[in-house]
Amino acid sequence: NLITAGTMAAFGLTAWSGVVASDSHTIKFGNVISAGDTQNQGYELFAEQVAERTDGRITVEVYPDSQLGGEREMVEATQFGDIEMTAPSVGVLANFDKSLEVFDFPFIFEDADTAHEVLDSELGDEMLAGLADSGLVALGWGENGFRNLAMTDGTVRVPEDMEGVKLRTMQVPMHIAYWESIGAAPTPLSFPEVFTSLQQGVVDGVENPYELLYSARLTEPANYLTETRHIYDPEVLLINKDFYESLSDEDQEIIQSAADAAIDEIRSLKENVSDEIRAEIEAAGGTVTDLTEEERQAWIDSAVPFYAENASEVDTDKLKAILE
Ligand code: EAX
Repeated sequence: NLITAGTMAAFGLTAWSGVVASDSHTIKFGNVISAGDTQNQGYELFAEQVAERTDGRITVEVYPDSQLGGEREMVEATQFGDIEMTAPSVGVLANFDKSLEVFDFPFIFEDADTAHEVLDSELGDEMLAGLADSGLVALGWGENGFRNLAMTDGTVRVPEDMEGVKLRTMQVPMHIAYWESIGAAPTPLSFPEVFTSLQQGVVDGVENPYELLYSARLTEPANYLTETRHIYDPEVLLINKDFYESLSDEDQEIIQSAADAAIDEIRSLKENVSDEIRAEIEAAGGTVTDLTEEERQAWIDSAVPFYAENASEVDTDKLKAILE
């Protein structure tokens, strides 16, 4: 510290606002998404806007590619203030706030517009507010996208094809319950472990949106894809609560509005990226299977027993509100 309170007092500067030291912050923002993916384009925009609007007082350092660990680990690091921000898949947050599990039910959203409508409603805000109890402020709903299947061997068309298949899932209880309910063998692993597990045959397949499957090179070992769109996966932009609340109202507003801008950017980039990346996967030798209408219906029907079993496990009113 070049200037201490003692120095200031010596010069009669006790009332000085001290902009040099106390208002400067560095935000470490970790995520598992590949650098350059649409999410990280949004997070870079967030960093730029925060730097610009605070004249460089607040610096955001984005660490992509699981550099700071897996998603659950980074949520805990954000909780404890080891890092300031992260943006996990909503599913991972079920381990922190159970009420968020309603978003982990398969085939709940037909398309991204419908999902945005629900997430951006009062209901969506209310659900995010619950994370405050875990020491986290949620700045909004980012997006990973619709998750599809990628297998190391053989094409999947209908739920029966998943019988006995070792599928890597996230560490998300409702996802695991669904895959089990259709006879698959879900294997929860954190994201940084997935590539090697596919390569070594620990798992037979993985599910994620095309963009992440491709950028994380998971489509090299798992190059039989099926466009199941079984889960719409939002990612929540999280910031450590104590840190956030230590900021001035103005700085909080800057962070919130930069996060809003990042989310808009991510959602608009996501509109076309799935088709673009799908074409790249096919050009690289991957097989991508579309479902017929009947096959798609078979997937939706496959989730009915899961709903019957699990709807009472979650906040049923919220589940109903979403379905309506
Ligand atoms: O949130 O672990 C996963 O498969 C997630 O899709 C990924 O971490 C991004």
